[in-house]
Amino acid sequence: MNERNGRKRILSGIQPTGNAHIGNYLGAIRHWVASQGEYESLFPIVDLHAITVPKDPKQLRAHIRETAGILYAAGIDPEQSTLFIQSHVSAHAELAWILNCFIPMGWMERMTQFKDKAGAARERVSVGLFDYPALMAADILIYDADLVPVGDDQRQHLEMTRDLAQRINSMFGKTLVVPEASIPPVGARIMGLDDPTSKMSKSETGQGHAIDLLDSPDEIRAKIRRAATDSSRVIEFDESRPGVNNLLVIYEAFTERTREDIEAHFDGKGYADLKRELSEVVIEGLRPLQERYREIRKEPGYLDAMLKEGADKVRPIADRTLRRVMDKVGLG
Ligand code: ATP
Ligand code: LTN
Repeated sequence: MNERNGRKRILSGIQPTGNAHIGNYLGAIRHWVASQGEYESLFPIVDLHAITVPKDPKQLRAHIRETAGILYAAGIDPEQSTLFIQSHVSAHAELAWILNCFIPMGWMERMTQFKDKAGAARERVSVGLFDYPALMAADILIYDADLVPVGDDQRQHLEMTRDLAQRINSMFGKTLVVPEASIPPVGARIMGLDDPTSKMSKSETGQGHAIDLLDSPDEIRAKIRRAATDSSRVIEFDESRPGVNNLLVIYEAFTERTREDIEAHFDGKGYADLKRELSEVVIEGLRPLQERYREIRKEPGYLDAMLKEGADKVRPIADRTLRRVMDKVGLG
């Protein structure tokens, strides 16, 4: 069931929140690009997840196209990968409902992302935000995905997805593929530049928090110049000094040089040198993506056509799994 012409299937989603940042790129997107030749690759733009927090409808629709443009510009190749809009395949939401009915409250209550995001507003945030992991599980399970390449923040959601698939398999016999998370060794948790103790996040809109993928060179330089460091002068990888460590990890991820090599390179240099060199590395690292993005946006209609084609291609796979689950559960 889960081998397709010998190729495994990967699936990963991205929220169309409109300010994709280098954390998304280093933790997820660039690995999707690198592995698309090896695996059958499906990438939903998860607009149903985006509405778990209030969104302006016009902006949401624009951000869906922007996100698709960024993914193609980053190197997602429509010949090798399928990009589509989650809400265009209604089986995701239908399966999510069914899964909801097999997820114990206790599992959901343990999800730390909800606790972090809801914070003190727990009574006011939407039920959708609480239920977010059920929809994410549906995104994955509905395609019998084998591998899910994500950043470190999604580890717990993936564990819950696996537990859920196993639970359903033990209740109804083999029904769902139990997926595995694939979390990169470098760049899986890029931290905020302004506060290196919290993950770089799209929902954090503070100036100087994140480097967005479409930031201009001057914006990138200014954000890195202001990034938090510490009063020590030594430039080395050290998690107890999160500011400098984070800058070095970003440098490491973009240059793919070894830690030893990087520490030797910066030996005797100061934070100003680190920040200056890092800025140029990030600017150069993002330049091809930004140039391709501008090209893609010049062709009106291209993105919509590609996204429609993508949804048309995956819909039959999703419908088949939904039928299979409905059948096992006794629905219809
Ligand atoms: P938010 O932080 O507001 O929840 P997000 O940045 O996590 O949003 P998504 O679109 O949901 O946005 O994430 C897309 C991918 O990027 C996911 O695989 C996620 O794990 C990864 N990712 C997000 N933030 C980081 C980060 N700071 N470092 C590494 N990977 C990240
Ligand atoms: N929850 C993820 C986005 C997401 C996803 C998915 C990732 C939605 N569905 C399926 C992997 C597989 C996030 O917040 N980053």
